[in-house]
Amino acid sequence: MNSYISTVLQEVKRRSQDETLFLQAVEEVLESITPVVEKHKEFQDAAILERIVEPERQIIFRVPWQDDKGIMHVNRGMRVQFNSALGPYKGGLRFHPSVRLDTIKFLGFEQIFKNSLTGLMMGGGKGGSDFDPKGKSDAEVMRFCQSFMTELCKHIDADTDVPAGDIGVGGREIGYMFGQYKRLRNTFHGVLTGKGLTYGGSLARTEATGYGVVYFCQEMLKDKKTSFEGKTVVISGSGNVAIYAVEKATQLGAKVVALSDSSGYIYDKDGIDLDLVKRLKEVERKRISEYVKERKSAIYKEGCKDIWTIKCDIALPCATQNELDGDAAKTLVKNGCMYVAEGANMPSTPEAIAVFISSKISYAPGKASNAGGVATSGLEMSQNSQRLSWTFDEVDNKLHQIMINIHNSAKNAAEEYGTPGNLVNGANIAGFKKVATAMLAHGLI
Ligand code: NDP
Ligand code: 2IT
Repeated sequence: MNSYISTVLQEVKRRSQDETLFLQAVEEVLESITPVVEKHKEFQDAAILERIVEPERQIIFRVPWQDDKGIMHVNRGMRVQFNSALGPYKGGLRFHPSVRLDTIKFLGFEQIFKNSLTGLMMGGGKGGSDFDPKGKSDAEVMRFCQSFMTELCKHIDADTDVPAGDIGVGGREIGYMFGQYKRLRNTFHGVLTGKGLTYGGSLARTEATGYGVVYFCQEMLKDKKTSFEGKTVVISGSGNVAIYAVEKATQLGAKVVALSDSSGYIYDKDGIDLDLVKRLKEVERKRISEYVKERKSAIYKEGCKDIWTIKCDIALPCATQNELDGDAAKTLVKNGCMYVAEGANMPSTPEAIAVFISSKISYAPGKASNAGGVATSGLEMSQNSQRLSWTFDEVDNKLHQIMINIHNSAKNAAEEYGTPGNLVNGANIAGFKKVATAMLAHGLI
């Protein structure tokens, strides 16, 4: 490894030794950008790497709330404002009991390069809480969201930092948080994205991440002179990203045969019944195991990891980080899987990525292939600034073009820097160069 990069990496490890997810994300990016750093001595002279691995600001706060029985609870809220070189901090909020500062730092770090790849003016940030929305009433979720926003509203603004959804944060939570922000600040502006359509949300934002992954994968397939038509697809998760990945892949002629949640997975040999999944997950907020009660062609298995043992042409991991390990990657490849495009953030472990790269299958890292969500958030911000709403097709066409552009940027950068076909290197290099160039222009800040 280049000595400048290894010095920076050692320092990050010393400072953040317990932050294993953050270190995993940093290590991958730093390794990938070695040839850029060697070519551009000015980045080292300006300490770009030392700065890019350190968040500009981290805000950690208490979130007290009361449940329906009157019992008081305290959760921890966080927002990491990582890098504003390209625009206001932008990135989702995650509500999940596993959330630690480490989680939010890894997601915020990835977001810097993802947002850069979209070509829109957005810096990188992320936030969230260890609050668990599962099993809570709407009133409990509302009280939590109001308490969370009571503190967060002091640190965000439409031109400063614009949060959105992520795991455990969808339209309902964004609505409650928007309402509380508006009430406390007496300002109606696009401070959050993923808003409802009646109060400034964008058409196609709900679909955007899932559609975007499939648009990206379509470009990978085109490179191999093929398409989704007739392919068998396995998709993990059954949340927002997974559902709309199923929708678009099915529209393009593929058969999606599996979905999961953290408890287990379903296999439906006849292809997933999307209307049923939408009702169970979006309306009734039930577990994916309920699917087999209403669908005779499907089976349910406990344990989500074994979803990767299902034979498929295309795998789209759309659940969570490190859900696909080295053994799962080997099984996928052995069973003939030729394409992996990540809808989740960092779902493949470093060992899994090494398997995909060495076996020369087409592999797209999340920061490239799941960028459609944040890109469409960027389009929502544009519409809010103009006080206009675009049609579904206008937004969808722009999203599609952005995904094609990201694919081309990653592919071209991989070629230019000597690792053709390696979209991990390509995405990291293309994302990094733009941020580093902007940071250089801004001086030592
Ligand atoms: P949702 O909350 O809508 O769905 C999350 C899904 O992942 C659920 O099926 C959930 O199952 C599963 N899941 C969550 N945690 C775990 C876990 N620890 N182990 C196994 N399964 C788990 O979230 P999204 O669909 O929005 O997000 C999914 C992924 O996509 C995340 O990595 C997110 O960061 C990423 N992403 C999301 C974007 C967006 O616009 N929403 C944009 C870009 C990336 P269960 O119900 O059992 O918890
Ligand atoms: O990981 C992600 O890119 C998101 N959760 C979406 C962020 C956003 O601001 O739309």
